[in-house]
Formats: sequence, structure tokens, C-alpha cells
Amino acid sequence: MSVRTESSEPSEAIHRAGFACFVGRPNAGKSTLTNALVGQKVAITANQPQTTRHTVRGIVHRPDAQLILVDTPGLHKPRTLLGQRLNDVVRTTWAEVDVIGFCLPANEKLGPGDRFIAKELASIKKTPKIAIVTKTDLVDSKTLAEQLIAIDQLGKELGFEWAEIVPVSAVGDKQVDLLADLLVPLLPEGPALYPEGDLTDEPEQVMVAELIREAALEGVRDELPHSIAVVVEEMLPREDRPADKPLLDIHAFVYIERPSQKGIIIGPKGKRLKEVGIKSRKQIEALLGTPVFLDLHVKVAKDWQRDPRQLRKLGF
Ligand SMILES: Nc1nc2c(ncn2[C@@H]2O[C@H](COP(=O)(O)OP(=O)(O)OP(=O)(O)O)[C@@H](O)[C@H]2O)c(=O)[nH]1
Ligand SMILES: [Mg+2]
Repeated sequence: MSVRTESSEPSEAIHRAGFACFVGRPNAGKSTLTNALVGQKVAITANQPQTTRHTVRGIVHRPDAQLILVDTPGLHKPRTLLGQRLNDVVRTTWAEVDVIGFCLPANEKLGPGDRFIAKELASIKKTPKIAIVTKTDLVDSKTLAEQLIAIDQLGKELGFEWAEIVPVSAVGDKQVDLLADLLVPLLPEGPALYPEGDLTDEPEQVMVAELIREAALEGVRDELPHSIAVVVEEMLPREDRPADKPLLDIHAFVYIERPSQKGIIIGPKGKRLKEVGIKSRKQIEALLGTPVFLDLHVKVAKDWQRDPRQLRKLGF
């Protein structure tokens, strides 16, 4: 005779599914945290503000829940039409999620930017708000403790309680699982919303463009990161290839805003653009699981961040 011991009957266990969005100032670590929770890169990251330009959904599958993370662009004082659009996207997202995770870096004192966001969050009464202290690997315990107190205080000043205040390090893999454990109980009961195994609902073409942009962002400074946009024009399997040796042709444009930026992106003798191509191609091949031929061209889209027509063309 065999005896089966099961701690819980699956049919009776509660399953939850819902949305949590990460908000915070640019560069607070929202996308890095999203990737760490999902366990795979679904959103690009960079050591520059305003890396994320649209909401990216990352899906965490657990036996007890499906947690859908909505990574949003950093909220900031807009200086361009693009900036305004990004802020609008963030605010629309707040209204739609079950819980809000406000990301505040441990290594930066609370500033007017954080207060501005917190004030706005205070007006969304019905949604629970978790404060997430990011990048804890960069500070000592005293600094962290002070930050936790300051955040608690901030909530009190604005007349609300944080559902939780959680310190995490996405890079150091500290308390990332705990954060998921704290988010899940705040989701409504319900069946999974996405098929098992889906880690994001980003279209492949968009993910490919983002990987190219991430590679192009590396090492550029000042205004240039904001000026870069990438559009994948075409992704087609190369014809006449044997079945065991496929090749995917990808044609993409790297847009900049001014002719003077062209030289920086392309580099001397095209060296920089070539590096961007090699770096992103490796990532794209890993993502799609197929060899890729990547054809990159640089184009000027004059002042696209301020031009409604150009913004539409670039997908904003
Ligand atoms: N040391 C450390 N660095 C981190 C951590 N999380 C993020 N970073 C770094 O912080 C920078 C910004 O990270 P992102 O995840 O792109 O920040 P974001 O909030 O998504 O930024 P936007 O999309 O511009 O709003 C990157 O250089 C990350 O590597 C962390 O836990 N520890
Ligand atoms: Mg981001």
C-alpha cells in the first residue's frame, strides 16, 4: 500500500492573478527589478535616465499566482512632447493595476521628484502601495535604515500608509523573492491571464528594436541617449536556406535627431555602429534562438522628440 501525503489539495488552493506596476524617478532601477523578478531580460536597462519609453509587461509564473509586472517609464518633469507622452502612459497605468510599487533608490536621498510622485500616488486611494527601496547593495545599513524611516515619514506626511516598505537589490539578488511574496497577496483571486511560459507580451519586433537601442545607448552621453530611437523595419527568414541552417534577416533603423549626431553613433570608420550591431545581434540571437543577419542604418528624424508626426511614425 502506498501512502500519499500532499500538503494542500491543488483544487482548493487559492490562485491569484493580477497586475503590479513599478513607478519611480528615471534610473531608480524599475526595469532591472522587473527583469530580476521575471528571471529573464524583458526590459532594457541603462545607467541613464529615461531608458524605458513604453510600458513593458513581465510575467512571473508561480504555483499560487501569476504576477504581471508593468514596468513604466520613469516619471519626470517633461521637457519635450515625448516626455509628456511618457508621463501620460505612467498615469494611465496606475488606474489599471492591483498594486503599485514605488521604487526609490537606497543611495539617493528623497528629493522633490520622489515627493512629486508620492503626492500623486496619495490621490489614488483604492490601490495598495508598496515602497520598494532599490539598489541596497550600494549603501551601508545605517543609510538604508535612514531611508526606510524617511519613506515611512513621507507616507505619513501625505496621509497614507505604505502596505509594505521593502528593501531589495536586483543586482545582488537580495529580497527579490520576498518582494514577489509580498505582492502576490495583494492580487485578486483568479486564474492565470497569460499562457504558461510567456514571460512578456512584447512583440518580438519591439524587443529586437529595444535590444538594439540598449546597445546603442552604451557609452553615449548628454542629450544623445534621448535622441536615439530604433525601429525594426523588417524581419524575414532568408530564402533558400537549408532547414537546419536558418538565417533571419533583420533590417533596422537607428534614428537620431540631428545630422551632427550621426558621426558619434557611427564612430570612426563605422566602428561604433559595428560594435552596436555585434553586441545586439548576440542578444537577439539568444532571444529568438536563431542565427541573425542584422542590417543597421542610421537616419536623421529631425527633432523627433518634439514633433507629433515623427513621434507617431516612431510608435509613440
Ligand atoms: N548596484 C545596483 N545597481 C542597480 C540595481 N538596480 C538597477 N541598477 C542600475 O541602475 C541603473 C538604472 O537601472 P534601470 O533598471 O534601467 O532603471 P529604470 O528605473 O528602469 O530607469 P528608466 O527606465 O530610465 O526610468 C542601471 O545602470 C542599473 O544597472 C541594483 O539593485 N544595484
Ligand atoms: Mg526602465
